[in-house]
Amino acid sequence: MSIAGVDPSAGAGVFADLKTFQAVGVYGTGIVTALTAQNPYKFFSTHPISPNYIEEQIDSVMDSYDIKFIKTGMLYSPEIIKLVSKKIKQYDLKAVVDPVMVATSGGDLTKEDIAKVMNKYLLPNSILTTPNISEAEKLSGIKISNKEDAIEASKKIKCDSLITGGHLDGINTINIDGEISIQKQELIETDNLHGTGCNLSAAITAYLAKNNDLYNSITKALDYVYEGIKNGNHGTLIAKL
Ligand code: PXL
Repeated sequence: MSIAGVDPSAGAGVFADLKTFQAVGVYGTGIVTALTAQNPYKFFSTHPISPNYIEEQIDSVMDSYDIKFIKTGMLYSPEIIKLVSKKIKQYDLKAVVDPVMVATSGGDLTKEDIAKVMNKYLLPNSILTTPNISEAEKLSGIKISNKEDAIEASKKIKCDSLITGGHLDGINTINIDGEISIQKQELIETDNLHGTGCNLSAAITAYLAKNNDLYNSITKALDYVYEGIKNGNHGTLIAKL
């Protein structure tokens, strides 16, 4: 299940997540936290959904599907973050949190500074978070300029993490139970990066649902997104299973 915003251009958000779930061979469901008006280059506006109605969507899907893994994307407000944390506990869900705050195109995906609220309510109840460098700085309070900083930041983050290296020479920092591994990827020259974070966390979640362990789910998802960026078609690939 994806709990995220709708990007009508479908490179990011719930629509992209569902395409990635499909590519990895997993049936996906999608809970909408907010509608947005945007395309890959320009963000126009946000129309949030009320927490009560988000809860109703979650309950109605859970009523007939036995869901174990979820990913979260745009959660927009402290109220929505608290609601999602409550539902994770209520349904005993394993959650991968993409702590999105700002869209690649520069649009605000959150009402206010939500790092504190995520640290307090969401991350302690989640199995993984996938911040980029600037999100990891906000979650950890550590300025990240190199690999050592990223490792330090990962130790401060309130659950296992993959700090993505698109803005750090392709150095991805994985911290699972305090064990660090570095996955370096070649950087690709492109302006077609809209939604890569969404597709990455969705692919990790889908690989988990297919019984891969956390580490293998992360490395397979990194390969999936890399191929998508290289070919300009993330979300439309058929993933390696
Ligand atoms: O990639 C972050 C993100 C998440 N969710 C929605 C988005 C974006 C980026 O544009 O639009 C709905």
